[in-house]
Amino acid sequence: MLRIAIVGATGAVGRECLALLDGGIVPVERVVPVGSARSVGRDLGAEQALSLPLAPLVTVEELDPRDLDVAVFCAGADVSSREAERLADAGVLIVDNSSAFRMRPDVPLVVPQVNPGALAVRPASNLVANPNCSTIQMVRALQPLHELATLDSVVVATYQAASGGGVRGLEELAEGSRRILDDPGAQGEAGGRFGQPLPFSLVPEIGLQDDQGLTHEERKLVREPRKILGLPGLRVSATAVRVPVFHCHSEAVHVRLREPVTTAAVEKALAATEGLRVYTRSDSPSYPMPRSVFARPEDRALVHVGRIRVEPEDPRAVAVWVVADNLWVGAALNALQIVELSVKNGWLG
Ligand code: 11C
Repeated sequence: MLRIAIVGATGAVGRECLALLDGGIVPVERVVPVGSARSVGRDLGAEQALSLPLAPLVTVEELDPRDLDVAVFCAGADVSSREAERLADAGVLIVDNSSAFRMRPDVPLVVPQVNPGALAVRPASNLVANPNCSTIQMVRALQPLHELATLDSVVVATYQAASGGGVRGLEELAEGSRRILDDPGAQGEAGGRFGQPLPFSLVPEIGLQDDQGLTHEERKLVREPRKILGLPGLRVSATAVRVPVFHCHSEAVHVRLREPVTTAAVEKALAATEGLRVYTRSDSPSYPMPRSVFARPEDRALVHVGRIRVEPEDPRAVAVWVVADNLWVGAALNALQIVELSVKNGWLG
């Protein structure tokens, strides 16, 4: 039985962590919700109708490492950089959802279905990083293709939901959409959670651009799969786009393999992979869509892959369409599956 803290418990990912713990994903003795000073006094158990052994909400500075086995950080890179190592150094296992530690060599970057071996032993740093949401769903679909015919390179375009921008991102999309429906000529203002107005539009810039023109989100899509898949030379070219969808990221992933394949072989390899739902041309529709994936909890827990095809002129070129709930598969569920695997491996709790 674990004593677990959820740092950022009032945010979009933190709330999903509490809901998944309530569903019994790992056995808990005590759950400590952690929020900003502004949130102290909130009763998240009542707000979310949870039946967890929930402690009162505290701030991160108030957390006592002696009372904890594990802390899941979902409050952004600033909070993680400032507070996670204090707890890790005192013996608490940190599962960090932010980009703060992902590329550190002493910190495993883990998708339990893809590189479970990274958790075979407890990391000496006491830090485990959860990859970026758009990375997780992509590598879940890439790994079976790599096992089938060896990845050579990847080109991906993402279609990322507003929930990636947290509770504020969801509110901005809802309010901005209502304003435009009331006044179709209204132009939103630059700024806000997405940098540019998102409703009824597209924003092809997620995070700041570097001096080579890649955004922060695109850099994560390039670097993180290399570490997770153990392929330091893998070439990934990414364009990350924010779309006016509330939940679930979608990705058009174009893969070049070392060996020729058939569509049937690709479908078979994907269908044999735990946690993937495959849509073939005989399904109607033959592809997943964000709104239908979000509709059912059992679908929110899976990575959905459709539009599976091998280029007619090039049997080494495969294209797939991948949809997953960024708050579950891409964040809260992956983080708690890291905890679950650590318990199963016998070194936590
Ligand atoms: C988004 N991928 O959709 C981001 C959110 O590095 O974990 C998650 C940011 C991260 O905006």
